[in-house]
Amino acid sequence: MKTWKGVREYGALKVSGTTLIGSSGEAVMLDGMSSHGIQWYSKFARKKSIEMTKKAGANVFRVAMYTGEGGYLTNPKIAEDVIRAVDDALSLDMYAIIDWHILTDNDPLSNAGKAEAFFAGMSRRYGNEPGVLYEICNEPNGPGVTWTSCVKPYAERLIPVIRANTDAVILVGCPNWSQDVDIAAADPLDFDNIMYTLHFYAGTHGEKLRDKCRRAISSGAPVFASEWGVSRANGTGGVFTKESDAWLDFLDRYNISRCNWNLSDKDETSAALLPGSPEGWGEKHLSLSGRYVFARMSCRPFEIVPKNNDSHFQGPM
Ligand code: IDC
Repeated sequence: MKTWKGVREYGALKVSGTTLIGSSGEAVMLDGMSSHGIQWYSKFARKKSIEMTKKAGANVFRVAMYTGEGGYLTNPKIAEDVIRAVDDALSLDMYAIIDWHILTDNDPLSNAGKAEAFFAGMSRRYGNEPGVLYEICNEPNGPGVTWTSCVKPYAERLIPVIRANTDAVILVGCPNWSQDVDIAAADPLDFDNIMYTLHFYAGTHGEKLRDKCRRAISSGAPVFASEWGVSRANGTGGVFTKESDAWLDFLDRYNISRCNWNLSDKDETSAALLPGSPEGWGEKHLSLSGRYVFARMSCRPFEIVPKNNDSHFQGPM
């Protein structure tokens, strides 16, 4: 079991080759949770809840700020919730990812101006803060939303806006719901300290997607799995623990950092908490997904064991 390390020990992160390194040059593993959409589940993006993820081994918290579906585009005040969650994670010595969570607004270019203003503000606020990473577009998707015509030009607009304030690591989504890392890798961005995001759901994606990732890495592209789930890609079904084992072993082999979807109590199998869980949740509130995910955290401080009645739980213990 590895030792838990947060911002105080790792310091400001850099990308070296295909890996994240800390300020002393050591390889870094960020392993943690993503919030659900904070327009719905902000309760679990509050301090007590984030602190529980730390107690269970997480050293990073991803703040998923949806742009659509009642998120930032129609309710820009939600940025205040992002700031509060980021401040809370930082105060716990954890890294925080600010995620511009595009989804139904398929093409990141369609709201690029708003994204520029948002990230200008966030990077100005956190410019001297070693614990913040910027994820500029969750999942570009839809017909015609290609790397060359949409995502790369968007990244080329956004990255300089953030770079005006900080050299922090920037995570760039890839077309096809952040699966086409190989396509991005074949036509890479010309900036330092950027990584391409790979998203996978163990009940839907397998060896074919891992092959795309291998191709990206072998051509020198750094990859960050900023969203993965034990369910199917629609957030339900499973939980697929054996398939998740194969994925996490793969990520471990390449030292790929990751955030699990999702820290909420929604009645869906990808949610780590049981419906009705409080903000200050504990082990007894973990769903099958949550039990599995926290049991597999890279540096968990305690063992989570399956309960007797978890007959279909196939955790790694
Ligand atoms: C899902 C949520 C679900 C919600 C839906 C639409 O789990 O409760 O109704 O979004 O907002 C993604 C997305 C992520 C999805 C997740 C599971 O980034 O927002 O969350 N998923 O479907 N990409 C692949 C899967």
